[in-house]
Amino acid sequence: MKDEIVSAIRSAETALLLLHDNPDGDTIGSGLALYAILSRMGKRAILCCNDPIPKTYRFLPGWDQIRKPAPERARHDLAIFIDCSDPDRAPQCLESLAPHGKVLNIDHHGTNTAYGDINWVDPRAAAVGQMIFHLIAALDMTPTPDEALCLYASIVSDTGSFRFDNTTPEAHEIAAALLRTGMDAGLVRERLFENRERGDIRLLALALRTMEITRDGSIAVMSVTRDIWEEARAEDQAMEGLVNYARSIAGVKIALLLREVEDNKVKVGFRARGNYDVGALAAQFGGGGHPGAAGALLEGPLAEVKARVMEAAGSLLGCSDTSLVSLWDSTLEE
Ligand SMILES: [Mn+2]
Repeated sequence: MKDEIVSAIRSAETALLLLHDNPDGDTIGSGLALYAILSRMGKRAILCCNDPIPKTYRFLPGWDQIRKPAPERARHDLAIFIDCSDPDRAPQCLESLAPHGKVLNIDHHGTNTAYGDINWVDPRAAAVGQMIFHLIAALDMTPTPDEALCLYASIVSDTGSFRFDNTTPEAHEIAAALLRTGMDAGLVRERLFENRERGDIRLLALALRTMEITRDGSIAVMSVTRDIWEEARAEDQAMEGLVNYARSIAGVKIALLLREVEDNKVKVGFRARGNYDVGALAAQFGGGGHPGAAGALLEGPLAEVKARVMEAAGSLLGCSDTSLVSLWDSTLEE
């Protein structure tokens, strides 16, 4: 599959690179590295994303080149989807693809719908950044320190700093190769983990206060209501990683983060530990993702959505009592 990608890239003169909505470190880092490579190969590339780039990632070289999709004449030889399990999660601008143009789908989600003319989907890759690293080698090139920085940021993001189950020996090997380019790993650490907004911390405090857990301790849930969101005065990026506080509690197998995005619309983030597939769980509600991390958008009031999701999570775990108790409830530890 990679050979097909290599020849498609080599023969293209123009390319449209598409990042997924609510862009994360993987789609941004992978997209920027590929963008830089295409530019070095003398091709004209455009990077598009529907949503703004979170502040956290506004240090990656080239981030300010990422633009909102705009109508264009049909001139692109390639449309390259990066880290998109589904094309609906990316800008809809295929009208700017030339009639002979091809869609390349480069992704690592097991739930990828193989929507491309060429599909390169590797669910074993910890991050798409890892795949781009191989692609660069297949193009007989070596990453510059700036490109390495982008790929390293993508791998650090998608492996949760080399902590998640997708952290394979290969992920470490590629990270080592990237570090050897002389890139600044300290910058990634500082910008990703030591650069939090005050609103992020306010949201964390308020969200932790909502933590609920089942009596058997296997499911933990956090809820960000619209009131909480307003009180926190936070930006969207503050949500990132929040669910991991629920996931990190001893004994928790499934962690959920519910966010009331508007009236009767609740975004649910799912995280699992062990061999529970929350990707399948999210799919039951029209969402998707990885076995260990997934998301879905549900309709209904928060309490009702919570009840529906809890029932499904409970049946996945074989947990008979899915009633929730506040983490602050004094009877919990008795
Ligand atoms: Mn990814």
